[in-house]
Formats: sequence, structure tokens, C-alpha cells
Amino acid sequence: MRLSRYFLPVLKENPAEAQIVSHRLMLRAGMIRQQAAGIYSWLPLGLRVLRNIERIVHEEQQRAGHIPLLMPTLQPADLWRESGRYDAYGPEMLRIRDRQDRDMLYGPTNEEMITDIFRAHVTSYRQLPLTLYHIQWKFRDEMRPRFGVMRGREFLMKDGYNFDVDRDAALHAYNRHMVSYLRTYERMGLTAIPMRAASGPIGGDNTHEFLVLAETGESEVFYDDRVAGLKLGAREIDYDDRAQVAAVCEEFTTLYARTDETHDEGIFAAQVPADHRRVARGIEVGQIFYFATKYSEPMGAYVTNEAGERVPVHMGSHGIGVSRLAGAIIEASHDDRGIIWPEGVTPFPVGIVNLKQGDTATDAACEELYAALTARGLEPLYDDTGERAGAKFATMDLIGLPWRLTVGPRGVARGVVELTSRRSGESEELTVAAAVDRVAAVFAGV
Ligand code: 5CA
Repeated sequence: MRLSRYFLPVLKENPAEAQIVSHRLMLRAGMIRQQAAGIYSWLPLGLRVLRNIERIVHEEQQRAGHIPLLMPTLQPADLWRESGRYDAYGPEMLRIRDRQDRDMLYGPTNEEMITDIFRAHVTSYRQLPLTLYHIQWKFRDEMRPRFGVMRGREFLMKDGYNFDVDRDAALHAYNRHMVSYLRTYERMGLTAIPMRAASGPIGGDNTHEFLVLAETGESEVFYDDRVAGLKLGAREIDYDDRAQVAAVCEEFTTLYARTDETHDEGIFAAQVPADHRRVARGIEVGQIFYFATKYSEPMGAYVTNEAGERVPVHMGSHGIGVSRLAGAIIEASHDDRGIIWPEGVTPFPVGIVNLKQGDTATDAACEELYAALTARGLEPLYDDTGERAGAKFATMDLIGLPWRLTVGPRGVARGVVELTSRRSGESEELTVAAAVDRVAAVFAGV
């Protein structure tokens, strides 16, 4: 992409309405625009990040054996009357009436609708296990939408639903989600700690939230600091292997880690040595629930089990805050000059800064880099505008591409360009071919 033809409305000034750094940087980098309280347009740069987050979520869900579908944003109220949640949900639910006077709602979550799909098509334990998920916009009329996309009213969520014949199978689905979530967040450059939580309007006793530690987080968290050092890394997971998956969950949930809703000062003091106790703040980027037959029983989602009996299916639901993650990643990865994107989600892998636009040799070197990177599937953002070098660097730093190639007449005369890491600030001079190879190598594992 050539910057001269792109739409990147960066702001020079700090927007007054933004209280936290991710919100400020998303506005300044031209990623989002607020259209109403808690409702945002995703401008081109922001959309590229959002799509990358979605792609990672899809890949890790499908690796775990979960199946994508797509349900609508608008739902008939009658489905929610069946579960009893139409009245229970309260003012967070946006209720709508259509021209036929039918009660509708903008979905805050989809337990009822997925249960309806299930009961229409599945009748036997032989069709199980089944986990269906989608990535779809939700609406919750939050009392205090704030912090940009972190607490929106309209927001993008991955929500997945498992259907299993009994409790053990459903707990395996719960564990599978936990492990796939750990890998999802790690691929986004995040450490997200599973913490025992409370279930709220979704229901059930078994629930964990995934928290990214950040001073600006809305949740107060209590944990053993050794839990923050655990990494899933590149280990092979067989998602059908109940024992292996359960062992990983145990590894990540044995050390004390709880949100304020479930925190117990006595257990905290007894279990965690004083020098490992931490009280901090975190951003909730996901939550998993096991709620047994809470929806299947009232809604009639039954299957025949091996013994030939009709039993209500055991279910859980599992959410990832897809749009919130864009903000959470920035909270975890920025400096005073701007965003620092992890390679997995960056809107462009690399930026090209032309220090002397219009100089024949420099322009030619930029074009050569542009073509070679594009041919390798590494679409660069090429700043081919007539801006001063200082302004070009400031924009690149603000929008946070992890790598920058700087091309100027003096380097070109010596046959080199400069490759700079946004994170470390370190630079090296390379030929065009070597620079392309280096960038390709960095992204090969992403
Ligand atoms: N049905 C379940 C799981 S599928 C559910 O709705 N879970 S939830 O309420 O915990 O939401 C899942 C995730 O969506 C949360 O962990 C959070 O990351 C994100 N989320 C929730 N509310 C908002 C909001 N107002 N703005 C942005 N993200 C949100």
C-alpha cells in the first residue's frame, strides 16, 4: 500500500476524550472513529488489525476442532422467553420492535439461538461432541461505555458453544477452550492469565476469565506472580487427548489467580508466599463457562445417550473479546512515541520510508523493495509522500509497524537500506535482497 493513496487520518494532537493510552493511540493512529457512545467505525488501519485478530482466533479454534458458523445480530425475543432471560437480562439488552410489532433484540450473546439450531438438527450422542462458534457483533447497552473499544456498546466477540453428552465430555470441551485461548493470546504477543471468576448472567459455577495485566484494566486481580511466567509456547497439543489437555489446564490454574469477585483473602495468604503475592489490575479478554443443562433443559435440547435414554445436553459457552483485544494489545505494547504491534497482528509487516521522494535512485530502490516484499506476501506500507523525514518517522512510530526500512540517497549510493526494529530501536544496513530475506524470516513463523 502506498501512503499517498491510502486513508490514514492520523491526528497530531492528543484527543481530549481519551483517558487511557490505547484509546488515545487508536484515535491518533487513525484506527477508529466514534459514531455514538461506545459505537465505532473501524477505519482502514484499524480494520487490518481487527481482521488479523479474527484470523488468529479462527485458526486456533479450528485447530481445536471447533466449527465456524454465523448467526445474525438481531434475534427474536421469543427464544429468550424460553430460557427466561428476556426478562432477567435487564437494561443492557437493546430491545427493538419490528414493523409487524414483533419483539426483537440485538444479541448480547447467543446461548439461546445456538441451542435452537442444535435442537433442530441433533438428536443422538453419535453426533457429539460438537462445538460451534462465530465471530459476530454484539450489543450491550453498557451503563458506562468507556476507554474506546475496551468497553464498547457494540463490540465484536468470538462466542463458541459446546454440546456434549455428559459432564466429563463437557469439561473436556471447557479445557480445550482454555488451552486454545492460551495459544490464541500468546500468538498476539499477550500474556493472559486464566483466573477463577464469577459467571454473572451467563450462569454456571465453572468459569475462568482471561486477564491481561495492565494498570488501566477494569478488574482488580489477585495472583501468585509465578503464574504470569507460564508459557504454552510451541508445544504440540492433541486436542482429543483428554489427559494431556487437562494437564495443561492444571499447570495454568493451580497457582492462585482470582478476580475480585472470587478472591478469598484467607486462601490467598495461606497458599501464596508473601513475596509472590500480587494485587494488580487486568483487562478481561475472554471468559469460558460450563453451565451444564441451564439452557438445554428449558429449551428442549435433548439427545439419546448410549443407553437409549433421552438426556439434556451439557453445554458451555466461551467468549473472546475480539475488538477489545485491539485495545488490550496496545495497552500491553506501546511507548511514548506510539504503538508497537506484535508481528502476529500488525496491520502491515513493514513500513518503507523514502527520505528523498523524487530522487530517481532512491525512488527506484523503494520500488524494488516494494515489489520484492509484495511478491513474498509481505505487503509493506510505503510512505511515498512529500513529507519531511522527521514527520514520516513520527507517523511510522505512531502507527507502530514492527519493522521500518529507511531508504535514502547516501545508502542507495552504497547499495544499502536500513532496517530498524520498532521495539528495540536497533538498525542495520542491508542490501535490498538481504533486507527482504530478513523481514521474510521474521514473519515466517507468524
Ligand atoms: N456467552 C458468553 C461467552 S461466549 C459471554 O458472553 N461471555 S462474556 O460476557 O464474558 O463476554 C466475552 C468477552 O467479550 C469478554 O471476556 C470481553 O473480553 C468481551 N466483552 C464483553 N463486554 C464487552 C464490551 N462492552 N466491550 C468490549 N468487549 C466486551
